[in-house]
Amino acid sequence: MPITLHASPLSTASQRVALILHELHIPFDLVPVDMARNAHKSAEHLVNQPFGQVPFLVDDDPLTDVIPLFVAPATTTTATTEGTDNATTTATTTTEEGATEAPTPAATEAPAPATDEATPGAAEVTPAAEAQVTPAAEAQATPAPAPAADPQAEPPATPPFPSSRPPTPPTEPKEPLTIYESRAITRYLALKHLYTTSSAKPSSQSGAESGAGVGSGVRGEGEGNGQQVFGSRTVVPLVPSPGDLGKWTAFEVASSVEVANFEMFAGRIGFEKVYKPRVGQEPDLAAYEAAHAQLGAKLDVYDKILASQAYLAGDTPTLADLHHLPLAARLFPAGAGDLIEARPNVKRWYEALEGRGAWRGVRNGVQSWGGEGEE
Ligand SMILES: N[C@@H](CCC(=O)N[C@@H](CS)C(=O)NCC(=O)O)C(=O)O
Repeated sequence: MPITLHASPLSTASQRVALILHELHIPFDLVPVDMARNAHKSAEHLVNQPFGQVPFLVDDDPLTDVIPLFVAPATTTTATTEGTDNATTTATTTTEEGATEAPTPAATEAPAPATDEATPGAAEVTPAAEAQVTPAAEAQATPAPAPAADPQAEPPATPPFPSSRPPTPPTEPKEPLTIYESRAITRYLALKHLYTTSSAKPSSQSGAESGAGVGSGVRGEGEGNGQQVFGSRTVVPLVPSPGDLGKWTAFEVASSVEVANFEMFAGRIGFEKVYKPRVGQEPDLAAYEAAHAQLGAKLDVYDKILASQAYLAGDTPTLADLHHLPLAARLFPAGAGDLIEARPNVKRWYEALEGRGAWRGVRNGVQSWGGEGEE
């Protein structure tokens, strides 16, 4: 299988990655790392995870082409320039489908491209500006060529987001890609999935917003915008479109909340009351109590956030929610389930995550998975 996860079956960081592999319906081989024998500190392991931790992931079929992330937003953008006789020049017009239409004649008369930036909304209008705005750009690293002399010339089309182009076939054999840090791995997987399963024409809803589609009964059938149908289950993308900066930022906030306000406290609780007893060590009860109190205060805030939205980044689940699951589930055997049970919105949120089929495939320990089961 192209994906290999080097992990320890009951480690929460390993479960975090395996959970997302299941969510996205990506089969994988597990290479168990024997932490009891300190295999995670071996020279061989450190080459791939220099901090001596699990997990790391190897993708033998990586997405290696460069994809423009920020392309024309699907709204009309008007850049105005001053200092010209007619004062106003429309720079770029974008249709609802997100395809950029030709600039107005005034814009095409501009003498030279002003920028190779790919930020159409910003529309970098130079002072000289009879508003040469590159037609919302394909984010080329190389300088843009001089425009065609013919003012009627068609500008290059801007693809809708996600890119309408399939990934360009590599010209050389791909090198396997090795990734460590569980959240970096999941983000790579979700974005790769989004790009490689998106159809040419985005629906009116985008990314994680589009919700569950209608099951077609066809395994792995592409539904566009990151959706795929496996039996009765629809895979949803778990990240918003990076082209939608507002939704992407909400997702970033939620992702940071998990790392800054949850992980360290929930991790301490699980470490003291689950991990230490498992390896024959005495828990530090003072540390446990302190973490319990601190996490309680943080989850009070979660409860307020989740009073007005179903998930941390909005109304659909994203990686930011799912990243909580392994450590949140561990609160129960650690005797701290009250932290979740006592807060109604946190409880509803947790139960929605915990009830997902993907978690059933991971909660008792990570194993190799061929893509079967879990509808
Ligand atoms: N930030 C890392 C944390 C990984 C981590 O802490 N893994 C634990 C197991 S859950 C580990 O390898 N611990 C051994 C050690 O730190 O020496 C990630 O998310 O991948």
